[in-house]
Amino acid sequence: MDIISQLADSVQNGKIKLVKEQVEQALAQAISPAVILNDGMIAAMTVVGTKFKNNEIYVPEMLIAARAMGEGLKVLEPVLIASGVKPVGKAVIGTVKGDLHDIGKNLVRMMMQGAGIEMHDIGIDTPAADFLAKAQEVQADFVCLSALLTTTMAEMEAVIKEFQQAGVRKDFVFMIGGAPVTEDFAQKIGADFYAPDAVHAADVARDVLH
Ligand code: B1M
Repeated sequence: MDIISQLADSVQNGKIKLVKEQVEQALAQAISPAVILNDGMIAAMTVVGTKFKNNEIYVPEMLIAARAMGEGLKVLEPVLIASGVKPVGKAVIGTVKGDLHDIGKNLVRMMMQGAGIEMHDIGIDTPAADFLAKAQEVQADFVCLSALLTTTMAEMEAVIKEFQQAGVRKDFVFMIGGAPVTEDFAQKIGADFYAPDAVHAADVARDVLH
């Protein structure tokens, strides 16, 4: 098996140590960082996403694979930047004000990162103004909002209103999700997309950007 196939296999199986070593080996073999990213890691996360959708694997396995991808990316990132490989898009992600849940949000961040998107995670309990400031600072394509409580869902609308009031709502694509969130709710508050889970969130981002 060539090194890229080995790397893809290690990402899928969440073998963090092997992933880091194999990224280094691939670089030592002068394989382009874009090939390592696209054919090794992103391809592996696409397989992971498909298996999750087909109920062949569950959240823990997906989380383990996403973590391995994240660690591999840390090795690859400086080389990617130096070689001028651009991310396919940028996103700001956070859990809304009043809400401390971040496991699902982190998974969404990792799966979107796995789709080649530069992710800016602004954490939990995030006020609307912070989403606006970060989205403008990094010139994000997406603003991604997570909420796990019925009491904090309303904050999602407050974030969208913050962008409306600043006159920049149309400059960003809003995606929302979290256990109590629904498609109907997304439409009601004027979000662009709802994703039920991290795999769908990455799919939405890929569809919008390609
Ligand atoms: Co909390 N909690 N919690 N909690 N907690 C829930 C959410 C709850 C359903 C439990 C219950 O009562 N059955 C309930 C909410 C009830 C409601 O509002 N309807 C609840 C409550 C009430 C509370 C407190 C109020 C409890 C208290 O103090 N009395 C309190 C609130 C604190 C606060 O936020 N202000 C609280 C606190 C906590 C802990 C801190 C202890 C801990 C969070 C730790 C952490 O996140 N670091 C916690 C946990 C762990 C849970 C449960 C058990 C698990 C949540 C989780 O991580 N799921 C949860 C019950 C449950 O869901 N079974 C519960 C796994 C994760 C992978 O799934 O987060 O749904 P999830 O993310 C999914 C999708 O939702 C989606 O993709 C993810 C991955 O596929 N998704 C997105 C999420 N964000 C997305 C964004 C997108 C797209 C998709 O686009 C941008």
